[in-house]
Amino acid sequence: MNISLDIDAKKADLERDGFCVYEESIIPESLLSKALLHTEHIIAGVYNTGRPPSAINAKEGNFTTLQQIFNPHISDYTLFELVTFPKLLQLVANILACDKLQLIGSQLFIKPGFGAPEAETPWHSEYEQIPCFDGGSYSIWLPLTPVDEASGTLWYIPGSHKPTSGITKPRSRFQQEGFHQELDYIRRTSETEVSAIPIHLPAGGISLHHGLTLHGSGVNHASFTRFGISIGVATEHFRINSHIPCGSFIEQLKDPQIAPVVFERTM
Ligand SMILES: O=C(O)CCC(=O)C(=O)O
Repeated sequence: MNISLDIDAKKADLERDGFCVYEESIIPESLLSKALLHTEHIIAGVYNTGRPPSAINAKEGNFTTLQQIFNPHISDYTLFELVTFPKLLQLVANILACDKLQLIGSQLFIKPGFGAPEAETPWHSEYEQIPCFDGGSYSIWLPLTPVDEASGTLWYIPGSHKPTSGITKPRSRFQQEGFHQELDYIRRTSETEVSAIPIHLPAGGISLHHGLTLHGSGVNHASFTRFGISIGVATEHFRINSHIPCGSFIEQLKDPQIAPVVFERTM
């Protein structure tokens, strides 16, 4: 397909649904496998930059629960190379039609396989978790292993980014009984019909979502651990609502290792 037509289609999907999916892998296989290996290094406490991640709840040999590593790109040069891969940023900047991208955080989601029941990601949106964010930020989701329904992929609720969608917000992660149970609750209580779309991607493909889009992921039934990294980016239109407390996020945005400017369009 003509690349500019393809970009236009992704832009339209993002505007209408609150997310779009780029099904081709844009990360070289050598970088993907190195990133997987270096994720294991971080779990083992080996940080080649000398700086630990912002937070970590991952343990070697944990095959039962979802594990998360916050800002792994500050701890490891390979993870930094992955989240700042030029072809990836160029693609995202083209879809968002923006001139600048600043990294605002990254998060690894490691989901053990064989049906581990405590490895779901509850339904949420980024702005619900960081309520002071007020537009101009997006998340890139990049699986490091192939994903589909069986392997615990990410699901989206199309249209949920629109304030007037009539779609019920999910309850807090502590109130949610399970991924599918919460989806049933959202469906039962919404003023409109709610669909939910599982994303199919090869390792190194991406989805891109708006800060208000509802998303989450279920159990991984595959015989391998599913690795995905979420990369938060802010465009030049990024806004913070100064009336809402922002906690440590403001400090984080001032840290040049956590939040560097990673793309600037040259004329
Ligand atoms: O990988 C997952 O299960 C969750 C990812 C996520 O919440 C995100 O990319 O914002």
